[in-house]
Amino acid sequence: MVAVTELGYVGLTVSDPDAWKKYASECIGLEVYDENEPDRFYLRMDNWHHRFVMHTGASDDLAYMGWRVAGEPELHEMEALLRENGVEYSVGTIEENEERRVLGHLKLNDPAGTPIEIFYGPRVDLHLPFHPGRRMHGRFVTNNAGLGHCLIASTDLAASYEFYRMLGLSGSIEYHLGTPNGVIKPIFMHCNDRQHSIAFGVPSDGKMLNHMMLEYTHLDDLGASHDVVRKREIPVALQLGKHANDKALTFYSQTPSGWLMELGWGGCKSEPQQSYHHLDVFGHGPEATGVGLDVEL
Ligand code: MBD
Ligand code: FE
Repeated sequence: MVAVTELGYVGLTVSDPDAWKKYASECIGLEVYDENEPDRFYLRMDNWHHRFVMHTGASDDLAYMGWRVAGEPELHEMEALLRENGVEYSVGTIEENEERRVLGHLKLNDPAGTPIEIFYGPRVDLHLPFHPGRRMHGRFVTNNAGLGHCLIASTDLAASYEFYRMLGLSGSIEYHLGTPNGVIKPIFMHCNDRQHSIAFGVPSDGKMLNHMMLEYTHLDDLGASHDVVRKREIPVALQLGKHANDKALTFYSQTPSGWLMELGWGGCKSEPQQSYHHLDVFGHGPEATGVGLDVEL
């Protein structure tokens, strides 16, 4: 069975590109990469041409998620699978493939209306080694684990679960969590070593994107980011803590777009069997409320 292999890239729409350039480089360590296109710039985190396309626009939300398959035959298999399941899609044109720096891709929507692209053959620029936006002790965890994870909105948990299962992801409910409005049961799914590449089931405030998670190879880089975020008094939704599911040490703070960035270190590999939790290992104490993650972890 064909399956996606990683969350390869994301497109984000941002209303304040200058704030984002500063934030991405100084608070996170990402490389700002500009090809002088008037409506967008890129963020790099490894040797790929880009991992983020930052489109100028009003929505301050996710524009699309790019899910990778191995190659052209797998993209054709994915097309057949989408047709079998009655999912509408379009095939990227030569111009659209060039725009994304991929050899081929399909465009479709998930059941909540979130734009999805399935692609193969990203442009990898080995002549342009990753140049972090600030001093770093290590690097970002990517390789076969993809760029990180997204927690996105779902309007129908069962429909979202079936859709991402169709794309080849596995997972389950991994928490029963208290919120001001009752217990929620979010679902976490993986397609490679990263414990989860996507999650859904946290109430949405209207945006498709609740948070993105990026992972450092070195604890000291997480600490440095935490220092910068604290020094700039950026709202922190959940303080440093260790998740019960992926075991990552993380904290959540607000991006210039309003949705949250979860920066982390030390995540464990995905497991074939499922389990669920009520609370995290330690920490993740709530701080800033009303910024999208009022949960008891
Ligand atoms: C996560 O990455 C996360 O965002 C939440 C809410 C719970 C466990 C792992
Ligand atoms: Fe997360």
